Amino acid sequence: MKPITEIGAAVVGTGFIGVVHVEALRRLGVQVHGVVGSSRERAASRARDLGLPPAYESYQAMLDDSRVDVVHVTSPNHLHHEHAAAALAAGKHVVCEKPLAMTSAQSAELVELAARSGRVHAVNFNIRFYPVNQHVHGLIAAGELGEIRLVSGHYLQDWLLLETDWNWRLEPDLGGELRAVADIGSHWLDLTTFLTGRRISAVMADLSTFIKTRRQPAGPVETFATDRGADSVARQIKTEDAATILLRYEGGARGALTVSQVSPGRKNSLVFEIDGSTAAASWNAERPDELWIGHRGRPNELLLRDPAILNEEGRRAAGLPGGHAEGFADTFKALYAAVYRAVAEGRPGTGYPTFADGHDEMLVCEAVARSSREARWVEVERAGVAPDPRLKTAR
Ligand code: SOE
Repeated sequence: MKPITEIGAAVVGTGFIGVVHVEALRRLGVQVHGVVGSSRERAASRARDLGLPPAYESYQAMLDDSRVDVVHVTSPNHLHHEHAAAALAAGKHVVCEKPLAMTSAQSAELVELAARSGRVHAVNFNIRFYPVNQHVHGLIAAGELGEIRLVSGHYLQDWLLLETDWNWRLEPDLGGELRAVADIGSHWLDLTTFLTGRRISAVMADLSTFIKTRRQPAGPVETFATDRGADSVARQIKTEDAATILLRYEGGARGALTVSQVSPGRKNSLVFEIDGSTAAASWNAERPDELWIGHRGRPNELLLRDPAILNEEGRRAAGLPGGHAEGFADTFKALYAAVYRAVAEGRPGTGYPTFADGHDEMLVCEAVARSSREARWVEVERAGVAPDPRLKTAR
């Protein structure tokens, strides 16, 4: 077993999420040997900002560095398949940002390559790792909510509200056919599947593109960036700003989800409510230490994250005592603590989202796109995908 402080990592992608990956790894004691950027200038600038060694000259130069055991892929979506496949071929473990790939054909190939490699493979569904969400997973698994019936909620942001807001995700060639659903809807869909232990079996989706013409600034624009140059060109947009989706989960539960990146005032508002036959649980990512628990016949409860009263799963993900708020960046540390336990053993482990979860998300997203195109319910096509032993549906 390799001590975590002797495990080396590299991060490809120097946007805001790449920085979150680097900082979370450093907090765990992992040796971050460098970053790879879309241009040498951006990579050099980010390496300096982060106090890292000079950035790698290329992706291949990073793969050739024998000190690097784990590659974190945070490049734009269209490069995920290429970067993850090359890292596995080079004998590296891989943590890949969501969505895992641009199509389910690509993600299926990555699942196969990862299985053959014997390496650890993870997808960055970090929202699972808020301690309160790990606690909810334990509550549901222990039957504390009863039989799960309804799953509702939303994931709303406003960073693409203006026609002058721009990001590579707007372009299908770089981000994929789906934008808001693949980028943030995937978090909500994965989270509710993880929490309930039930996969999504069918969807009825309605995608909307409200802003059909946007102004693309000259030069690259970072996610959530607000500073942009004066000169820009008009571009026709086809990817969705928002989606309203009805869901059917295996086992009979029903769901309803709203996804939007054009909701004024909602900065990163992921909300779920899970209604069971005996109790309910509700959570809001903008108040992550709080869990609302609903009852009939007794007072409802508001649990404030405190490791002393969380279950084992919740305690394992918590890094601070009660009252010391834990947030978005802390979930990356908790996720990587689980992933790097497996890396230290040198083989895939449990307790974190894998390429299989990323592939399942691609299948659900493709069903969403088809359902909206054809205006009908669409089953999630899982032909050839083995049941997942971690989920109830496998029983
Ligand atoms: C932009 O929508 C974004 O950075 C997503 O890409 C992340 O996955 C999400 O956690 C926050 O918002």
